[in-house]
Amino acid sequence: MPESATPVTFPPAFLWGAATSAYQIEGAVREDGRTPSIWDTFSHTPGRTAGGETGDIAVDHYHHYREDVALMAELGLSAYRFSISWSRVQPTGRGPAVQRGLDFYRRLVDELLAHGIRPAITLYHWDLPQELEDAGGWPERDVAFRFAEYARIVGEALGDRVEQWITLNEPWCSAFLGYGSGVHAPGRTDAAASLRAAHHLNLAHGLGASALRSVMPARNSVAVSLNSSVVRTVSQDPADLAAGRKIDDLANGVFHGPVLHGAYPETLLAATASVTDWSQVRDGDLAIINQPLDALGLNYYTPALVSAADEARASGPRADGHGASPYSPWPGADDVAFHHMPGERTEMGWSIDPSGLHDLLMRYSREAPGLPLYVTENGAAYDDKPDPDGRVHDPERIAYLHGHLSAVRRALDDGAEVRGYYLWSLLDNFEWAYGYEKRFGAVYVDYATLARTPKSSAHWYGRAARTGTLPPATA
Ligand code: PNW
Repeated sequence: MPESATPVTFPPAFLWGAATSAYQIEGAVREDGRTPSIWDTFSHTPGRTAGGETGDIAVDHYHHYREDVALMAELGLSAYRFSISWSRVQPTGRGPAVQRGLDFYRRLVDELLAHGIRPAITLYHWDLPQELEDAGGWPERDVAFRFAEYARIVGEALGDRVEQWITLNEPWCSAFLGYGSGVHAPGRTDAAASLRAAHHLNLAHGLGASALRSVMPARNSVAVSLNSSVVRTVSQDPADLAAGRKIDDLANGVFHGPVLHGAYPETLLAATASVTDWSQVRDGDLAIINQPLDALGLNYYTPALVSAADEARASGPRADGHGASPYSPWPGADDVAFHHMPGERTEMGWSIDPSGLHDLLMRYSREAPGLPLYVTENGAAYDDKPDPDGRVHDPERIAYLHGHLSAVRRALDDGAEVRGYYLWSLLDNFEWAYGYEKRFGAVYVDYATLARTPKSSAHWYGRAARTGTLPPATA
């Protein structure tokens, strides 16, 4: 059936957004009182990022934000998700706010509102103030309380004008790539510490959500964005199903267990007993973490395919898409193998499977009935290059977006309360350990001149946003 036969149309109130994060786009790392975060330290440490690249300049959004907001407005986007650099607001991670740092975000929010674009703020997108890491980082309980203080400061400053709040972005990456496999900042490789970090991130979410609510109008929405994985198994063999259960607990249950249900899964506690005694969980913590949420953010790129460990693991390269560390980001799961899926992949090596996004949305409709869901990130990296005429054609990204937005539409049809979609990312940017080589943007950035050029996918997505209907993937 030709795809044009059935127009894929979304509800009028559906939010069509794009997402970014502070360290990946802002640059201006030493301006207006900002101090280093763990990502400044990490990216300036030889051997940690591709080509030694850093976010020192990134796409200089700090100075180009007006142009970037104008671009979003021209495209017709209705929402923009960005994150706040903690060390711009609290350079030591503690104490009073630096107003010059907050002023940047006040200007940005004003600019968005003036263009009719709804801001969504992520408080923490991985850039912990270095001083807090020096005091032990996320494996230390105190950091959760520091986060609550920071949340209160930002909530007080912007809560009157920003309705959508996200405490943490992908705490899985912070805990397990940051402290387990070490491919993300701060680059530590300590399985027990990674599980302490996970709990303290959960606690930070709970304390931060309370702090936000105590200073903001009740109409505002507080959420967390999880990179929940869709975990598939190579067979229905009991050993493979057990492997799938383990990875599902370590990817998803470790966060949604306490956040949505007030408890860590028993199977997670059992599977990680040789790594940690879970004494990091103190009386009362689970009640703090298990706050009623106003919405849940889900970031989706690709599913995981696992089996019980076999020769595939011994001989093959890592297939979990999490970089080239000899240390695993999956504590207690040495008996699990990750497999590549057949079919097409993006430039990240991540398989393209829109059905995973549908399944993820349906799964969380069951985990949290009635809770509004947002796709807070979805997108693809491709090796985009301008044509001689200066235009950038990225039909693969259009196909990716068409496939995944169609999957969102199917989830809506199946009863999921999906309220919006944020494309990752608005702009090409600093892709963490991969540096600038992986381009996720709908807008191309020439890193030599910082000139911005909307790719054909940006025009395609803008048309979808303006009309509420997906243009054909071939547009
Ligand atoms: C997410 N993994 O990161 C982040 O929220 C973004 O900042 C990032 O640019 C985007 O996805 C694309 O990578 C991830 O190893 C980083 O599975 C790594 C993984 C997943 C997500």
